[in-house]
Amino acid sequence: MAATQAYEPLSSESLGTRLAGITLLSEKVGPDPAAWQVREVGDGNLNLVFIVEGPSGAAIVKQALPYVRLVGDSWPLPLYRAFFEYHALTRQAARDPGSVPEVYYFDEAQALIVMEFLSPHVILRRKMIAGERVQGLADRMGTYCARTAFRGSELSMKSADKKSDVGLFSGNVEIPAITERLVFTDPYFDAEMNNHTPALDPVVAELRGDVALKTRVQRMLMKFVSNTETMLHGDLHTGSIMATEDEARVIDPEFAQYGPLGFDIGMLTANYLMAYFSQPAHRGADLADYQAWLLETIEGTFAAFEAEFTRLWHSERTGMLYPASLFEDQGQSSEGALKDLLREIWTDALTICGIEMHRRVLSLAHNADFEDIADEAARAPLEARNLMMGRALILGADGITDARALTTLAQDYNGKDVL
Ligand code: SR1
Ligand code: MG
Repeated sequence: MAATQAYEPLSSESLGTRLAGITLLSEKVGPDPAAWQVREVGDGNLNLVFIVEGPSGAAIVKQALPYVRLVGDSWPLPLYRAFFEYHALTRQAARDPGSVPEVYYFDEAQALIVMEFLSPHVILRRKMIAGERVQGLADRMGTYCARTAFRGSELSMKSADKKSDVGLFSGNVEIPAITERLVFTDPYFDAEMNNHTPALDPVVAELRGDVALKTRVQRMLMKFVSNTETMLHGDLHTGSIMATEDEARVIDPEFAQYGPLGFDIGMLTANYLMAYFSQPAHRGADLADYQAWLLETIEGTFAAFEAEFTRLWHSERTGMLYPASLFEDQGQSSEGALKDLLREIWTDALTICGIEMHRRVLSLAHNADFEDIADEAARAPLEARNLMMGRALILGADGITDARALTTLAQDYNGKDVL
């Protein structure tokens, strides 16, 4: 496809003809597009996603649409998000090799990325709803969050490179604006696109009437938009992870921007907690065991994050921040500085976690963990526990000492009748 050709959305029917000239795609799938089988499988909120299979193999073609797929063309959205996704994927691949799908080809005008087809991977959220475990998940995701956070910051990067990258990603305006609105703002008032399970009304009124809560959330929003500590994935929920029984890969970084070091791990933890709180509606006899695994996963993710971040602090602190010239070279330890920074990442992560727990129940774009519970009478009390724990995290992040205290809090809320 000529790079200058005007943007046009692909269809399963047109894809073979239109993409036949992409050498890397033909090499992966097979030279004759007439032999390709193409299926559109996008089940996310924004894009077209095609699986292209042929005699030699398979590939994914992801193409941005000029509007929010979930809502329709009444909500236009720039195609340039594919550009930021492509650049984020290349950076994540460098910072944590093997963590993301390999990119074969990018066409900016067509807003499309041709990339590795992950198989037999499935979306992690689906595995969690089905009660399936992923061996090594906590280590993998904690390590991913630590590597991308550390290596995308001026703890590691040269300042000129990092600042130039902040400049590049600051062009991603409308996509972070979705987060600013749907995650940080809409849940806390009666916004047009919101929806929630009606039985939650009393809890929702309590949250929206809580000025201290809204103040904390707005403070975190200010940090989110003005703090460029590192390059974030920006949308690291369990729908952005594909897993097998013993491997996990991270996809879909189109919400990438520079932001607080604790953002990604905080959002991920929220999605683990929502998997946890929704389990009573999905499991039978294995409920307690599976919920225990989810809490172990949360604790293990933070442990792996801290271990890897600490390792990188000692081995790759090559940026201008906390230089050895101020600490080790003076015969002084930087352990206290590391501990303080990890503490700030932790409290930011817990605050973001609480906010994400609210938005997936109150705003647009709910999670299947709860949405798949068709019986509202069963769903509402589980969502209510999740909402109230979210508030406890936002208001009480400073007082939660460690990951065990976090999972103990989750167990407490899991036993509460909130409604
Ligand atoms: C209108 S987009 C809604 C949500 O889908 C994406 O995956 C992000 O999570 C966004 O907030
Ligand atoms: Mg996505």
